[in-house]
Amino acid sequence: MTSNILTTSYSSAFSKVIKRLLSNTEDREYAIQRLLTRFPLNRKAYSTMQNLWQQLDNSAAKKNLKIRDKSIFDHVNTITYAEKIRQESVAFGLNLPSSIVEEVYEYACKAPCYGTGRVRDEGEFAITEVKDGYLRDKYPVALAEFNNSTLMGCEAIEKLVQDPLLLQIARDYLNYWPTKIERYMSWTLASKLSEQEQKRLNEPIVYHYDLVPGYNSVRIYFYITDIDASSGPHVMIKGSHEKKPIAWMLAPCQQPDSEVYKYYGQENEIVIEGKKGLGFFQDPYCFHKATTPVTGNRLLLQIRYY
Ligand SMILES: O=C(O)CCC(=O)C(=O)O
Ligand SMILES: [Fe+2]
Repeated sequence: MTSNILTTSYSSAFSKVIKRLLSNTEDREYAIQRLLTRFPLNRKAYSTMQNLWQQLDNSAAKKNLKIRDKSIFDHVNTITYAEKIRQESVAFGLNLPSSIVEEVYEYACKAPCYGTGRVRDEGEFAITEVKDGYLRDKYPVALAEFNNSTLMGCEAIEKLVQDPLLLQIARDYLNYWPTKIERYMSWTLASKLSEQEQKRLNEPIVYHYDLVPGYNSVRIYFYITDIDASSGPHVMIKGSHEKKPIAWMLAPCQQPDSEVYKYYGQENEIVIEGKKGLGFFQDPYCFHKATTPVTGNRLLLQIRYY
């Protein structure tokens, strides 16, 4: 990115923030939240406050959660697991049984998803309608997403949302019982599009950290297709949720690879390859990105805790 482009994106991000701060209450609250949560100390302060609040009434804290009696995962020590995320932004070892992988995959082949860019106006479609990266032979699709309410119709995903072990890890990491849970799933399509076009249609392929609709957050990712180096591995920087240059905490959230490597060192990059079912928790404030598959479409499920 040239310094000119960088200056333009900083100033447009800055003017967006100012506009939101001066606008209606909902937008203003969201703008304040996005500003505050860029700083790890503010996220921790929020966690402490939520924790105190929930200690006053523990049953109220869990009342919005449906927690199943038994986890589908083998036991892990949730305190140690959460500590690992705190140190490295990520922790592994929670893999899905193949029956759940199959059920989620089948659901994703039939359920309605939506694209980005011009194809957004076409409304929802099934992924099987996309041939060679194009919907109806016309619109390029690089990323196809499922929204929370569509995913609520998948029993296997609901089992995960209610899983006691996953909820306990989210609780131990956030230091409070999640007050909101969001399901998210995406197809990233094997693509012959130019790099520029891919970045326009699939923004997560640029290194970024997420500003999420909450004051603190953690998420679990599950690979629903096998993912090796050529099928779109998720890539991230170890420990980057806690440590960023002040300029990057202010705006924008995206950075080119070269800048990320210069600051963190490429040796701290993790390229996550794994068989379908692989699961890992991550703090979304770390630098991470998707990559474009070459060999076949990749499917990724996320459960996001706030
Ligand atoms: O698809 C991926 O690997 C990353 C997606 C991502 O960055 C996100 O959902 O925030
Ligand atoms: Fe992201």
